[in-house]
Amino acid sequence: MLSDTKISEAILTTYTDRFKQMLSSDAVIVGGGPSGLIAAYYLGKAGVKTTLLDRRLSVGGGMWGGGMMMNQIVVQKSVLPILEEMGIACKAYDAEHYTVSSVACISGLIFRAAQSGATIMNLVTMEDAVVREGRLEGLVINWSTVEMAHLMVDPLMMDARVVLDATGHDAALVTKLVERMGPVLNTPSGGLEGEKPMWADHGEKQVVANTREVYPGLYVSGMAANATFGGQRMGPVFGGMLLSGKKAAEAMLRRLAQ
Ligand code: 48F
Repeated sequence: MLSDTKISEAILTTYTDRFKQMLSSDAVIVGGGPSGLIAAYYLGKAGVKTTLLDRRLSVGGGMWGGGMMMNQIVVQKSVLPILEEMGIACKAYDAEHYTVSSVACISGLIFRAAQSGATIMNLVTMEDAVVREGRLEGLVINWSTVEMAHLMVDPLMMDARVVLDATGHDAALVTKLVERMGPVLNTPSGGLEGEKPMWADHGEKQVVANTREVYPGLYVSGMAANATFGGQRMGPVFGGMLLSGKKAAEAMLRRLAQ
């Protein structure tokens, strides 16, 4: 017979066990949009102790709604091998442009990331950075509901050997770091260069080129990379996001191996 109390106990025990494990992660990804999820998938698959945090209830970031709420997205030919690896079907529109259901694509990325061994923590917000001797060493975190309700509740802290800011247009972690430390980034100004206007073809290439370490221990991917290093917007074309997440995971894996 099912026990109401056992159900509560099982949830409490398994969640707090995972939470305790996550407090010391090798890799932490802040933001569960397409670039963060792909990074989590490749890090988890490589056997790295990986945690992905997202402030929202539904992980997935800005992919669900396609373009202007029409739930289709476009990807370019170069990312077909990644989609195939994820088991996500797409359709040729012409020789370069392929269409994918945004719902099928993002739910596929979430499923693959979760299955890779990475721990996904939704409803958890990155509130601040932990910096020691010129290096990002961890994060300050809180329940998203605390943030949303503006409650005066102190956060908790977690360690990470490497961290990825995959928070999209806000580049929330990079922004917080600059707010705390001043112009310490390895960008031309030392601060955020800011996102430039829409130009899909350029933005897609820049988002991959801009995916790299921006401060010791801190990497950027996806729109956070273009906001940090000054790349164009690109709208509902997502190949660059997938390639950026993969490149971020590869760079973080190299650092963890050192
Ligand atoms: O914005 P988002 O989807 O990031 P992305 O991987 O992809 C960008 C595209 O969706 C789109 C685009 C493509 O052409 O332009 O915008 O760069 O997902 C970012 C995720 O980060 C979470 C947020 O809830 C979202 O799911 N996030 C943002 N700030 C925080 C956070 C925070 N402080 N703590 C935890 N999660």
